[in-house]
Amino acid sequence: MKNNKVTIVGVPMDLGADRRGVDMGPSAIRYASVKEKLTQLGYEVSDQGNLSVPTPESYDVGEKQLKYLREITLVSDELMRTVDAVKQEGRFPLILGGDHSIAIGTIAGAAKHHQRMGVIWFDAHGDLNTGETSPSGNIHGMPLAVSLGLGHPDLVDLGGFAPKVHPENVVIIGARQLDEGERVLIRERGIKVYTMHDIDRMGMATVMNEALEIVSNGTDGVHLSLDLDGLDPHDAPGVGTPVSGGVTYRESHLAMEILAEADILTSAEFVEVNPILDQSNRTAKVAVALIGSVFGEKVL
Ligand code: 6HN
Ligand code: MN
Ligand code: MN
Ligand code: MN
Repeated sequence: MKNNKVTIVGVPMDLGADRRGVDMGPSAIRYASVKEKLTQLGYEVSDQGNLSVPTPESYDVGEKQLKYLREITLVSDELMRTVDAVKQEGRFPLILGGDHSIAIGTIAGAAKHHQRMGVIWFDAHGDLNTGETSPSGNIHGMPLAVSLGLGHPDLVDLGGFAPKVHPENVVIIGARQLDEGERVLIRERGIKVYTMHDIDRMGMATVMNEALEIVSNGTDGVHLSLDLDGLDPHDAPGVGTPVSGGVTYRESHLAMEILAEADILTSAEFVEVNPILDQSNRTAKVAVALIGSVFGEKVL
């Protein structure tokens, strides 16, 4: 990767999801030796530790359709400032989740540094719900909509600007479970989605080549938001919302390797690792292996 300086920030967030345990994701990924991996690859790595995140038990869940909105807004604001500062220092932000609601803050902070930023959303889900369309009220199902300017104003207007990204520069890869409101939004906004069906038919290499074109066309930065549930649960069982029929271990590595070759990423986050639901920290190890590939690790 062009930028040789990486700053790791953990966000032990689980207010955006129903199942507890993703708050341990950053620890699990660190335990799987993420810093060592990046150092071996020649990066200068600084680990800033974790942001502080309120414990759900200490707070009222609030509005049923936007659970823990207040607390999530505060953490998102803090994360936005942190990512902003890391980029200001000319370093590459590598954010470890935590549930996917953290993308609201990561993207807000990163987008401040670009005229136009592309986003690769690797996920079984679209994360395109709003308080109106959400079947769960969980904010981890909403961050991509928020980044596109749709949803509660406290989240959408974070940092005093909206939208953070434009639909023509966003691609979703690995989708296999979308809610009705998300389907409507995808059609209305013309968001490019590579479903598992598309990946099966076209192959991951072709999908990635097309995706690269979309996220880099007219942009001056690209963010990778990788939800481990994009992978098949056989390969990444430790996630809060597993969905069968996902991207394989090798396909996901190929996707990361193609991204490394293109060398277009300007920030990245790895989210939804839930060690409680895991076997021998397998999912965090997969996350670190993928981080290795996207930062340029090769067999030969
Ligand atoms: N994630 N679409 C479902 C919801 O509740 O909105 C699931 C969301 C999952 C979110 O995995 O990041
Ligand atoms: Mn929870
Ligand atoms: Mn997600
Ligand atoms: Mn997901």
